[in-house]
Amino acid sequence: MRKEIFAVLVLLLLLGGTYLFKGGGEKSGNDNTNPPDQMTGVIQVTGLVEKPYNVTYEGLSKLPSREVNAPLYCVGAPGKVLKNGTWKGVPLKTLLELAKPTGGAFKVALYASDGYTTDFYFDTVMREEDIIVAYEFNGKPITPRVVAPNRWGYKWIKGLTRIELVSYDFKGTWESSGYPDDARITGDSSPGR
Ligand SMILES: Nc1nc2c(c(=O)[nH]1)N[C@H]1C(S)=C(S)[C@@H](COP(=O)(O)O)O[C@H]1N2
Ligand SMILES: [Mo]
Repeated sequence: MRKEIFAVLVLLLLLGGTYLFKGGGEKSGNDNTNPPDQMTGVIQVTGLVEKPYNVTYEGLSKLPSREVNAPLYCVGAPGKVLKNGTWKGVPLKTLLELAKPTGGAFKVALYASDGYTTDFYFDTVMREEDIIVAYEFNGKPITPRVVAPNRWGYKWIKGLTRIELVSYDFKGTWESSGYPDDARITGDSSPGR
C-alpha cells in the first residue's frame, strides 16, 4: 500500500515537473502567434518640451503603468459597446512629464501611422491619469493606442506615432470636422456636430 502511494507521488512529481518545465520557457503561455502590426514602432514625444525623446513600443512597457477598465463607444453606433475590458498602459501625463514641458502648452496633438489625428487639452491630460497609452488589452499585447474613459472612440487613437505639445488650438480628424473637442459621453446618444 505504501509502495503504491509512493509510486503515485513520483508520477505526480514527474507530471508536475514536465508541466513546469514547459511553462517555464520564454514567452510560453503567450499564444500571440498573430501579433498586431507595428509592434516595433516608435512614439515621438515632442513640441513644447525641454527634452524631446522617442519611446519604442517595447520601451513603453518598461515605464510606470496603470490599469484602466473602460468601454469603447463610437459615435456611429452610440448604444453599442465596441470593446470592453482592462487596458494597461502609461498615463499620457507620465509620457509628457518625461519630456519636461516648457510651459505655454494648450493642446496635446496626437498622430497615428495612418494619418489619423486627435487632441486633448493639456490641462485634461495633466488632471486625468486614466488617460493612458495602452499597450495591453485584457492581458494581450496591442498596438499602442490612447484609452480615454468616458470619451467617444474618436479620442482613442490607435497606432500612435507622435505626441506633440502645442500652444494653439490643434484639432484632430473628427474634431476639425465639427465633433466636440471634449468628446464626453453624456447619455446614449451621439453628439451633434
Ligand atoms: N489611427 C486611428 N485610430 C483611430 C481611428 C482611426 O481611424 N485611425 N478611429 C477612431 C474611432 S472613430 C473609433 S470609434 C475607434 C474604434 O476603435 P476600434 O477600431 O478598436 O474598434 O478608434 C479610433 N481610433
Ligand atoms: Mo468612431
